[in-house]
Amino acid sequence: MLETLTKGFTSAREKLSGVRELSEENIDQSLRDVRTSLLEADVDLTVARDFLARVKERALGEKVATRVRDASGKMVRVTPGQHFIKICEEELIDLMGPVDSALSQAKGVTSLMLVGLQGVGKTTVAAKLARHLQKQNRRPLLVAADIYRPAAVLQLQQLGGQIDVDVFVGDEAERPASICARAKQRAVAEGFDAIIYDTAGRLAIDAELMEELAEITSETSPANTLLVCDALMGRDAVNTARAFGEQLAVDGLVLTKLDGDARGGAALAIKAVTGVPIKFLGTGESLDRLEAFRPEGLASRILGMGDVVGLVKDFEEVVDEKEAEQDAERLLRGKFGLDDLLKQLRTIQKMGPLRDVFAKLPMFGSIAEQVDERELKRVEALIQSMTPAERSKPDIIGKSRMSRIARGSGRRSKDVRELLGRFTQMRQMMSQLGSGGMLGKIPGFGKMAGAGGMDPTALLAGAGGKPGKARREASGSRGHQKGKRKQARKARRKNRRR
Ligand SMILES: Nc1nc2c(ncn2[C@@H]2O[C@H](COP(=O)(O)OP(=O)(O)OP(=O)(O)O)[C@@H](O)[C@H]2O)c(=O)[nH]1
Ligand SMILES: [Mg+2]
Repeated sequence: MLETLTKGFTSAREKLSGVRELSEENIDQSLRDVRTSLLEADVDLTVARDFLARVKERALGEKVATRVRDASGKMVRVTPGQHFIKICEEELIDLMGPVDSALSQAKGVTSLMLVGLQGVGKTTVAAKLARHLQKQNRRPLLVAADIYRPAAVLQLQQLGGQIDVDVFVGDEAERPASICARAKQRAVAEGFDAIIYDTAGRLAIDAELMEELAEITSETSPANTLLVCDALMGRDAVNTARAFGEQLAVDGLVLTKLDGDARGGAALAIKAVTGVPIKFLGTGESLDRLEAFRPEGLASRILGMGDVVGLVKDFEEVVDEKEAEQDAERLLRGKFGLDDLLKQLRTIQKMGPLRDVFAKLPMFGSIAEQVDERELKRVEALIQSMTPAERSKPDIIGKSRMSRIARGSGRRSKDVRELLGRFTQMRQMMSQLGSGGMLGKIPGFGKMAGAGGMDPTALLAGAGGKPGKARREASGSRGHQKGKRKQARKARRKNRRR
């Protein structure tokens, strides 16, 4: 997802690391990489040219403040490279935003019509949006207005069945506009507060399709008309959006299949060219892979800086807050075991493909590529062949237990040993995340941290076999330095003895 764009900005950032000030020469050099990646990502040419010109003008013209206050009020140094990236970030956000992904309502009912070319993902988006509304405690009705493709009605019924949403189906040979009008009547009569019309797609925009959509519009006056485009279309998505926009009042776009596209040029340019904002992103086939579009999040991801806000939102979707609090409490009491690890791994898996999760984390962006989904399954199998006692107290696992666990899961003792080693390592990693404030943002953990006014990292102290060490490492740099000083003293004493 978006790798092509990220590549250019990352190499621009690398070129500027260490330069003392921004000059026309080094800006041009960096922008050359950005230009290449914009073009490779299939960004509209005019949009790319304007973007580069604006960034250059600002980078040359703005006086760089070398010291600024950060969010916590501390003075920090800003390098010319960081300033350059900040300009890029602001310009990217400007290009894609502003966006209000809230859906319009009329008389308390959210009605929306999905339109677009064949196969772009309209029917999938219809079901995803129904799910999205359901999560907001709305009661949606899906309407099968595609009467042309033989399996279209069945497809919507199946998707509706998955999420327990009613699907309105017309009579044989009934016209789409009539189906939609009757569905609207039923929605009103039966107290549905959202209605989603899934229309037919065509290979190309033709007069017949436009007429049909106009007819549905005049029969039902949907509060939202959303055009669905597919990221794989690249620059063609922009042309399609322009053409639809000329004939239909389009309120917003849904850009699908972003997961299958490394380029992402459409995401960047579509608003600038057509004036229509992207409202949602589709990032996978399953029905929970829909994101409300946040230009800040996408800009940050494009720049290779991750999207922590988006990640926290994902967490909120899949984490049961109460359960998370209980977990945190167990952590506090030092009872974090492999069972908890297993649960956490499953939670992470619920958030979608691992590489997407990692792509939203700054620093981890580049390892997202290397994440191996199968590894998770292997870890699951290993933990599953442990006894409850072993899971809660991994310290008791000696040689013979190791080989039994290995046999049970079809792996080798070495794998068990590695897992246990990594488990210890993971606890350390979590403590580092905690000291960066990440854990505080995750539901459950934040509360714990607030309750006793304590550092969330302290939760991790004593979680394993060596509480003292864990506490030192968890409490951040000060404790760490203390530890180092102690080590140095020890070494000096040892030297003296020699
Ligand atoms: N990877 C990925 N696949 C998607 C996404 N959205 C939809 N698809 C897939 O794209 C294919 C077409 O999706 P549909 O929802 O049937 O598209 P449509 O626009 O309704 O198609 P027509 O009704 O034939 O015009 C299906 O196989 C979907 O699973 C997405 O965000 N990511
Ligand atoms: Mg369809």
